[in-house]
Order: sequence, then structure tokens, then C-alpha cells
Amino acid sequence: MSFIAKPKVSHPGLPRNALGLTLRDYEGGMSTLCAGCGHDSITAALVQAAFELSIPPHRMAKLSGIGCSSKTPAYFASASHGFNSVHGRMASVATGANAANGQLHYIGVSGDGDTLSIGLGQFCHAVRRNLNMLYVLENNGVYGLTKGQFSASADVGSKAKKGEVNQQPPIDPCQLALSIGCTFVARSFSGDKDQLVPLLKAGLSHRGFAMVDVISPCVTFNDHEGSTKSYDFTRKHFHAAIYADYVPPATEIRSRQAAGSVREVTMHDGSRLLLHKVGADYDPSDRVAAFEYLSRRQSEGQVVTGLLFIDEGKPDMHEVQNLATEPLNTMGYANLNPGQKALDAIQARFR
Ligand SMILES: Cc1ncc(C[n+]2csc(CCOP(=O)(O)OP(=O)(O)O)c2C)c(N)n1
Ligand code: SF4
Repeated sequence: MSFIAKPKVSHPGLPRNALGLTLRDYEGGMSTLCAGCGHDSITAALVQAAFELSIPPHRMAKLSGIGCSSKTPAYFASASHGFNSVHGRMASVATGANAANGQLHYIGVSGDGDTLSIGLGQFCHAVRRNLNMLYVLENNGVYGLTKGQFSASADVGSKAKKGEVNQQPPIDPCQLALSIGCTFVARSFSGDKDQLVPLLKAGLSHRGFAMVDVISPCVTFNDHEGSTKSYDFTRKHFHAAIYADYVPPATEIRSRQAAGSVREVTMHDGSRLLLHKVGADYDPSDRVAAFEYLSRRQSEGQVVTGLLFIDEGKPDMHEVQNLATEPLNTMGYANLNPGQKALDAIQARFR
């Protein structure tokens, strides 16, 4: 963890985007996550994506729930709007904000616990409404912030820090999103910036709900059983005057792979992840085929990455509900409150 304030200086030669801003203008506060946490790589990719799209930072709204992942909006786009909500409730806060002002770029950052357990209903309804937002699911298979319990995305047979083996089948967010009508479904890996940045850019540009599931390793829960230097052993055998925790720095896992290939990535805890990047012949406009493809690859032990499905023809929440395109905060009091006569006229229609 670091509590050092991020220096504001930047090199005059840094590349500038169409707005004349540098990458630094899209950064946020210093991360307090564990060194090597996949979530930090996703933050860097979000910074890159917003910079490359030349989104004015004040036109962005970042939303999250609770968890290590949900802390990350503090680490990018300091000049944008932000709301850190309650665990699992980000989607409904995003829905309300979006209804009030549909002209911002909404970026929701969530964890697999936040989305697939406590927030599952909220997630499903935001998808169902085709809320115009980028929803980034930072998926590490555990509850990082509450110290490594299995989450609903943990695979059968995966071992927790304390050795227990998960027996509950996982929920695959991509298959779930596909099955409930999501109009943009993608998956990536935090270490594959080459793939992740374009997917985030596409998600930010999509009109409707864009879900990007990003496999993001949690480096803290990789200490092995039996070690006398493990966190567990140390906690059991030493008497601490204060409760403190130390997380050894780990290195970020990076991976580059060609379209259509399968690549094995070794995680910090020694487990293997088989990433299958969709090939050029893959058709992301066929929902049924995408579902079948994902299920088949999953049964082969592979995690498919890339743009899995896109439907640009479906109206978003604003169009379906016929909501005002003008943000409520610019409408003026007379429009927001047209007075008793107008209210009486509306009520008369229902008598
Ligand atoms: C209503 C409520 N229930 C439970 C918690 C405890 N809690 C905080 S974060 C968290 C899980 C976070 O896991 P995840 O969403 O996967 O994010 P990660 O920390 O792994 O990034 C839990 C259970 C809480 N803060 N609020
Ligand atoms: S506990 Fe895990 S998820 Fe949380 S910051 Fe550390 S490495 Fe990341």
C-alpha cells in the first residue's frame, strides 16, 4: 500500500489527444491496492481508453459498490463525477443517475462478489433495461476486500487460501449477460492491455449496456499452506500488538496473444488459466452461436476472451422509457415543476 500523493508534474512532451489533454489528465489518486493486483492494470487500461477516445473527464461518471475493485474509480479520472455506493447496489444508482442525465459516459466498476452475489438482481435489471453504460466486472474469483472467500465466479475445485475446495458451480457473467439480452458482452484479461483497451473503448462507445468481464488476479491470496512465512502461520503464531497486514509486492501478470489462439497463463498461486481469444472468423452478432461457443469452450476448460456479442439495434433505457434527453439539472425550475394546473391536467387523464 502506498499513501504517497501522486505528483502533479508531467513531461511537456507527453502525447496529447484531440482535447489537448495528456494521459495524466485521466489519472486519479495513488492506488492503495496490493502491488501487482490485476485491478490496477484495468485502471490503467481505462485511463488509456478514455484518453484515446478524448472523453472530457467532466463528462464521465464513475460508479461502484464495495470491494477492492469498487475502490478503483478513485484511481482514474479525478476530474470526473464519482459515486461509491453500497455493496451490490451500483447498478441501481447508475440507473437513477442515467435517468437524470443521459448525456454522460457512465462507467461502473464492480467485483465478481459485488455483481454475481449481492448485486445479481441489480445487474440483471440494468442489463434488461439496456442502460447506457460501460460495466466493468473485475473478476478475481474471490472476495478480495474481505480476505479471500469464494465468490460466485469461483470454479469447482479451486482452492481457497485456507485450503478448502470450492464445490459450488460458478456463474459465468458472460453467459448470464447473453441469456438476459445484454447488447454488448466481452471478456478480457487484465494482463492483456492490447485486447482490453480496444474492448473498453468499444464498450464506452456502445449505446446500451456494455459488459466487460475482466479476469483480474488477486495476488494476496497466493501464499501456500505449510509455509511458516505465510500470513496464516504468522497470524496464528505471533501475538500482534496492533492488527496490521503486509502484502508482499507481486508483479503484474501480462499476456499477449494472437486472435484465435489459446494461451496458458500461470497465476500467482500457480494455477493455470487457459485463455482462448476469439478468432477473426467469429461472428459476434449471433447470440445463440455465442452462447453455444462459450459453453463448449468452457467445458473444454478454456476461458474465451474478446468481443463475444454485440447488438447495436436495440433501444437503450432512455429511448424505451421516452426519457428527457436534456439533463434534469439544466431544465430549469419551471420545466421541472410546471405547477398545479399541469398536475391537475395529468391527473384528470387517469380519472
Ligand atoms: C451489504 C454488505 N454486505 C457485505 C459487505 C462486506 N463486503 C465488503 S466487500 C465484499 C466483497 C468484495 O468482493 P468483490 O466484489 O469480488 O470485490 P474484490 O474485493 O474481490 O475486488 C463484501 C462481502 C458489505 N460491505 N456490505
Ligand atoms: S486483496 Fe486481492 S483484490 Fe484486493 S487489492 Fe489485494 S490483490 Fe487486489
